[in-house]
Amino acid sequence: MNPHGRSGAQPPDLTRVRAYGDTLDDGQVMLSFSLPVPFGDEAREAARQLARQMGLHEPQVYHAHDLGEGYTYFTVYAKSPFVVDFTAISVPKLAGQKLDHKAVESLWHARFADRKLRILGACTGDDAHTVGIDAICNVKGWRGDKGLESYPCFAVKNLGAQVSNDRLVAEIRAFDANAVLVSQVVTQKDCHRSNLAALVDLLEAEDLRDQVTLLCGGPRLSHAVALELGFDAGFGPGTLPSDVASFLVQDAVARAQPPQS
Ligand code: B12
Repeated sequence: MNPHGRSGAQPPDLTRVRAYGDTLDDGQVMLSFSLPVPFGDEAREAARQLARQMGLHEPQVYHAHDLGEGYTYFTVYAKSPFVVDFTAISVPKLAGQKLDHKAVESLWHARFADRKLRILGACTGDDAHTVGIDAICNVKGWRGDKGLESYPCFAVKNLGAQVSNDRLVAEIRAFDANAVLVSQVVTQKDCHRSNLAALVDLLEAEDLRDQVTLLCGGPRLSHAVALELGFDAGFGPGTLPSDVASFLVQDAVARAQPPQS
């Protein structure tokens, strides 16, 4: 039996990929949400009707939980009729390759000797979630992968939480930063997008944008979104400090290349 539940079956048609739960192309999806309605039969029916309005077929409320105070939580199974052409998908990828700690150091020293790349980290705006930026910057690192501070070729300053864009610009000048790492975890009302876009505008207005490699990261960010917002690269959930170190050192080497004649 292959993973699609059909022995000897043809491989899936990648131009028309459908969700599946049991057998290929059955369209099964699971969805969970809450409604501000009291727990009961009417709540279950409301959940079914909403699922139908989302274009889903045969919705079944597998689980409904009374959240109290007139709220209910649901898990709904349904069939999705939608397909996606997987062969037409193109996702921007980070330039360069993944290097280990030693390879980062060697590449840097071969090109820049004892100079250091000056890195400024901050969690900006009203955002107080520092665990992500600390995981990347601080020596302790994340999941056994040492942070940027552990690389002798980097000089790192982590400004911590709730740094305004104005303060960040002042710190870029004072620290003479080559790379700026911005963390955005809170995404309510898309505040991460407006805050990041405002930083790009400010750096351009201050004539600093071209002087720094500008990275952002967070659990709801991606490289594609970062590029859209005017950043040089973006890092999402599961990022390791060595992913960032690899990018930074290869980016620095690429920027230092003499212009092609
Ligand atoms: C811990 C936590 C807090 C702590 C933060 C403590 C601290 N010093 O950071 C406290 C209690 C203060 C807090 C407060 C709030 N929180 Co909170 N919090 C969390 C929680 C549980 C974990 C976040 C975390 O530490 N993750 C671990 C780190 C390592 O992961 P990470 O941030 O994704 O980072 C990784 C990558 O994304 C990436 N990365 C991140 N940043 C960067 C930057 C760069 C440059 C790069 C390269 C990579 C990178 O690398 C990291 C390592 O892989 C999450 C829920 C969750 N399970 O995620 C909610 C959560 C983030 N919080 C939330 C909310 C709403 C709040 C509050 C608004 C609650 C309130 N009403 O008061 C306040 C906001 C305070 C504020 N002004 O920001 C929501 C955000 C919802 C949203 N989409 O906006 C979440 C998702 C909870 C939820 N499900 O509702 N919170």
